[in-house]
Amino acid sequence: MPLPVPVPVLPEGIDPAWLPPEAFRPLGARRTRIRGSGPLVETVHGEVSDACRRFGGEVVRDDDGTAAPYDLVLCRTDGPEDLGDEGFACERSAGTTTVTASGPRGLLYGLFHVVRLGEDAFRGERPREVHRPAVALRMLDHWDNVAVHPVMGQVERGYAGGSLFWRDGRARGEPERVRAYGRLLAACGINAVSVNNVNVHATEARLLTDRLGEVADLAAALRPYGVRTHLSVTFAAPVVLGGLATADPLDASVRAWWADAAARVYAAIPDFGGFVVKADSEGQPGPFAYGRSHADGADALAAALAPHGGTVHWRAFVYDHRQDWRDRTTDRARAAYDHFAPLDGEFADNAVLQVKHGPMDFQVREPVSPVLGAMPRTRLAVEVQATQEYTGQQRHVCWLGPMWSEALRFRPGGDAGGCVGEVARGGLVAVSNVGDDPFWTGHPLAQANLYTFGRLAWRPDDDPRRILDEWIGLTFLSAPERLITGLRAVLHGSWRTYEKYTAPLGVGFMVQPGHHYGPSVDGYEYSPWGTYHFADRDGVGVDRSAATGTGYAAQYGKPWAEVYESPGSCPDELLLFFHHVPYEHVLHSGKTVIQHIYDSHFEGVEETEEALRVWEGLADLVAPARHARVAERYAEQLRSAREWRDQVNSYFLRKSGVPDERGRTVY
Ligand code: GCW
Repeated sequence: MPLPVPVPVLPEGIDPAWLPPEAFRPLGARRTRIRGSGPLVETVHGEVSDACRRFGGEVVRDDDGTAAPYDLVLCRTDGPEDLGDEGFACERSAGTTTVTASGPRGLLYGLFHVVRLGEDAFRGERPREVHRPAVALRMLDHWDNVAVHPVMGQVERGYAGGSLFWRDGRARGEPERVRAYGRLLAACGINAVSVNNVNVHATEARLLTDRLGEVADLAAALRPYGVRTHLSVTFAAPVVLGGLATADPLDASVRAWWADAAARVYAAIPDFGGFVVKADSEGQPGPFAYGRSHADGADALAAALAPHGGTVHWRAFVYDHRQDWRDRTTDRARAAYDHFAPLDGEFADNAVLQVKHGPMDFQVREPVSPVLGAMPRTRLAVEVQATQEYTGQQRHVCWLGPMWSEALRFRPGGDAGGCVGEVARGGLVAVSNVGDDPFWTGHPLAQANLYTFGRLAWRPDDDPRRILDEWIGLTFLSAPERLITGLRAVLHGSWRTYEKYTAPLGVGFMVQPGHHYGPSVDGYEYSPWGTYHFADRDGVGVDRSAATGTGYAAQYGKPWAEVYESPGSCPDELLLFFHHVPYEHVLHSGKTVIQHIYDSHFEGVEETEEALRVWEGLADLVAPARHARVAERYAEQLRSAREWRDQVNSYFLRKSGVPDERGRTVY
């Protein structure tokens, strides 16, 4: 009988997040029988053994010959029903709770389901319920550098300390911590991780070849929790690593090089997931240099991975970052669609096109990318950003569940068609917000973003508030009602609060260039990055209509192309994304644009003040270290929110000359 896989020991001082040992008490105090075999069954065995050791229960493998009834049976078998690789069934009758799974991960997910249910798992009768993920690939992309980058540091856009995987140019060699991370991911349903930055610098490139062993070590640590490892690779690898004269994807020697590289990866990591590629984007090499299309590029790598069952994740974040701001016809928002929609149907079966949820870059408010409605013959994955690059950098509380949920429920083809959560057959991907911080995510409440992402990826139509309650229930075990209410109060509306005190009505950016924290209204206005608001004395916003603007609105199908085309039908929250309007333009809300700007900025700060008050009132219910960390970050959030309010309001007062009708102080 194979040995149970021991539960990872959390290094001293590291927060258990949503897996506090006490969460296992209901399970650990009982008699459990585990049936079936397979590597992840040994992980389940290890989990139950550990819980029993702590809480006094007992676990047996297969038939132990005793007639004693079991409280829990965890059974991996070829079930009567197809539960797939990852699904499980849970039921309870005659005093026994039974979890059945047919695939290896299913039993592990079933175990965590029992943990989430807590004592309820062992009460009364439960009819058979089947749980299966709606999306097969639920992935986190780490933008972690191996070597510290002179500008971006160890983790690009990382706000949770250093990398969990790398430090100062080499692997950290802390498999136990990586395993603990994999365990947290499995407990919210995430099954894939990419371990290095999509901007692949020289040191990182070598992970594909002579430093592959370091990736294999990470894969070994993540494997027991069903997390497959992926690697970001540079499109120029055949040149920079292989010494070839070209990386032309149609060149036979290049294709042979990739095939060989992939074979070596699979020899070291048999369950390797695949490559992630950022090509022809922000300076990364790509197929354009050879006059080839992105489908040519993706397919070359897909062909190398195909014999091994791997996938290439090809990012659609391709645009001109050397734009002339004087040219108002070029529109960065159009770029992904213009580059990729014509290629629909040309991508290999094992290529996934990874599309950011919005057309720009993870702003607090963007429309859903039109690419997601335009490529029915391509496997699409949706990429969201858990790391809060543009949403407060984990110094501000900004729970992104409602924003992601809105995007996933959006129906690109109107009521008749599927929603984004269904269109995303290729998977859901989040840029990770995790680092070596003792709370994992810098801001302790940002753990909720990671957890919510995993659960939404499992079921994109799930209610994010239900998920948040689940996170609260696990993280703050046996929380009294006052704590639950307080946590809901500070988290539920935090995304909208952030939206209120930052750039208005979907116009985006207005952040400080480079690091992207804090306000700088004109910071990107005269830059080459394609992110403008065009405010002048008469009005503000980007005309993206087909009639008079950049034509971006016409990239949508019906009904959205019409809805977005005119300011009369465009939703308020996206008005300045799609239209340049006078300050006195009246919104559907009945307010003028300028008054909306003033009101929302005052409200955003007031809501932040209120959230801080609520948090202060929870001091007696939250562990001191966690409470203090959040309180300290709230102080900064409030300072920053006021700065946003004052800069944005003053800017628009000076541009428009229209005073606040309520006479509040605008500088
Ligand atoms: O959001 C932008 C970031 C870059 C990032 C890029 C991308 C990894 O500012 O830091 O690069 O997106 O998604 O590739």
